[in-house]
Amino acid sequence: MTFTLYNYVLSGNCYKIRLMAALLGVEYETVAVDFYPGMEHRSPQMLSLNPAGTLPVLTAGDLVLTETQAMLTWMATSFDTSGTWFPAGDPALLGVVQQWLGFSGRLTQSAGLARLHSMLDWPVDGQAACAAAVKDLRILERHLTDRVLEGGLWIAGETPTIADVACFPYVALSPDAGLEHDAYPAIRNWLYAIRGLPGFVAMPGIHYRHEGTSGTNG
Ligand SMILES: N[C@@H](CCC(=O)N[C@@H](CS)C(=O)NCC(=O)O)C(=O)O
Repeated sequence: MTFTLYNYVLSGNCYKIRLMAALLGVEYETVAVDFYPGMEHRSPQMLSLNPAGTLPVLTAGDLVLTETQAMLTWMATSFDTSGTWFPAGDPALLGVVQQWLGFSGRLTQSAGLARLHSMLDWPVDGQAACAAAVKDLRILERHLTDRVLEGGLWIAGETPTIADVACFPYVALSPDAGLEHDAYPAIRNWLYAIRGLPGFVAMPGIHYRHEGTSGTNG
C-alpha cells in the first residue's frame, strides 16, 4: 500500500510527511500544490479534499487525512515494522509522544507562522508569532536539557518517535524568521541527531548533517 501527498516543497508540515516516509523507507507519490503565490490549497478541488484549506493532505485509497499528526500516526502504524516510532504498547510513553505531538501543533502556530510572515509576508502579526516561538523554543530547550540529564536524547523514550519528526521542522527552520539557535544548546544537539538519522532527507533551509552528501544519508 502506498499513498499520495499533496505537497508544497517549502512547507514544514509537508516536509514532516516526506521526512517520516524517508525514515521509514516508504515510497509514495506527490501532487505539487502551488501554495505560494498560486494559493492553490484554497482552490475548489483542494477544498473538496480538505475544507480547512491547509497542506499537507494525504490520501490512501478512500482514506483522506488533513492533519499532520494523524498522518504521522497512520504512517508509523502502517509501515514501521520496529514499532518504535509510535510506541502503542507503552501507555506512559505513548502519552508523552501524544503530548509533544500537541506541542508540534503549537510550533506550527508560533515558529511556523513567524516564518511564513517573514518569508512570504503572510498577513499575521509577525512580532506576536516570534514572541510565541521564543516561548516554545524555551519550553523545548528545557525539556531536552532534562532529557540529557536523564541520559536521553530524543523527545520521548530511548529512540526517535513521531514526536521528534513532528517538532523538528519548525524548530530547524526558525532562523528563517530570525530566530537563531545560539541560546539553545540542547535543541542544537537534538537537531544534529535528527539530521544524522539513517534515511534523513533535507529540504530548502534544512541541510544534511554533513554538507556535500546531498541525496544520501549524512
Ligand atoms: N493543523 C494542520 C495545519 C497545517 C498548516 O497550517 N499548513 C500550512 C502550510 S505549512 C497551511 O496550509 N497554511 C495555509 C493557511 O492556513 O491558510 C496540520 O497539522 O496539518
